[in-house]
Amino acid sequence: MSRIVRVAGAQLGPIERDEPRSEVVGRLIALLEQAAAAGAELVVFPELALTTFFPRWYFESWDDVDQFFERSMPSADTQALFDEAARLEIGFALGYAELTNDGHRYNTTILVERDGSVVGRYRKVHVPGHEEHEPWRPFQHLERRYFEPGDRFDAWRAFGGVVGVATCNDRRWPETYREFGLQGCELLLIGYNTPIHYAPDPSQNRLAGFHNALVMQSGAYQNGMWVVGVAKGGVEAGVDSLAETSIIAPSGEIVARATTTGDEVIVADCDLDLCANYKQTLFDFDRYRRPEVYTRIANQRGAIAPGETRT
Ligand code: CDT
Repeated sequence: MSRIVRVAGAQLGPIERDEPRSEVVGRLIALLEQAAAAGAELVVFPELALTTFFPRWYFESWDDVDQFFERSMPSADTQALFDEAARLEIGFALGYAELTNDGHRYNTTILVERDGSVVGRYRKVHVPGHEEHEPWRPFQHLERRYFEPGDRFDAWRAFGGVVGVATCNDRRWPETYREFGLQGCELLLIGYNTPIHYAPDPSQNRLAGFHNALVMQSGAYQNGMWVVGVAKGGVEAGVDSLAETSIIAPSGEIVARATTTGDEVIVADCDLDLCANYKQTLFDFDRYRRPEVYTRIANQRGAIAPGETRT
């Protein structure tokens, strides 16, 4: 039986701070319908797809922060998206800010199957940026103030294969892909919001697109998996963010890529059986990996140079 999953990346252009959730959900539904009309079975939306990228602002009051969070999923505003997806028998991954009943805040993505059932929720593990207001920056990146980190990478059986979800900064860390690779993951879905200006080292600005492609293509190839990277791009509240939504094959090749910085659907037929070409040859983990030699990977956080000690 063929295991070709037609996957759509639903890139979003900017969402301004005062754009109501209902209007954003209308945009998501339009993209979903476009993806379904193209025959897609799964549509991937970006990180924090329901609001503007609010960590760019410092808020004194948690009440101001919490307006960007969802207390349930589906929520009253997003129910229409869930209903339309179920009607069209198309699954989706949707990034949003999650506020739990016991007061925890996460940068979360929910994965929903074609029949409307919830496959799972992923909470971003690598939370970038800073905790305190840093007025020297042209804009803030306060994810570390507003989100706690998630604590697990779980792959799920869904869409006829093994599927994982990661979020934005996670894609820069090889550990992310390997954690999923070690679960036999065949399709990794990654939403992102990536400001092109990187205040701690602006020399990296011109390389934003290169680094985005570099990490996702390497992760795909080195783990024999499809990677779908989906942006919220364009100039949002005056901040230019990378677009370049891409679908990457287990060979590491980009097979579909957005050509705009706005709302746009890209589609590719992802043959999950292609993963075996890499997983069973060059990257046959069981045969070639040497976990007994990789002792530092799971036990040490920062680098320790020869001659240095850490207490
Ligand atoms: N959303 C997110 O994780 N963005 C980061 C920006 C760089 S860190 C300030 C990223 O890795 O794309």
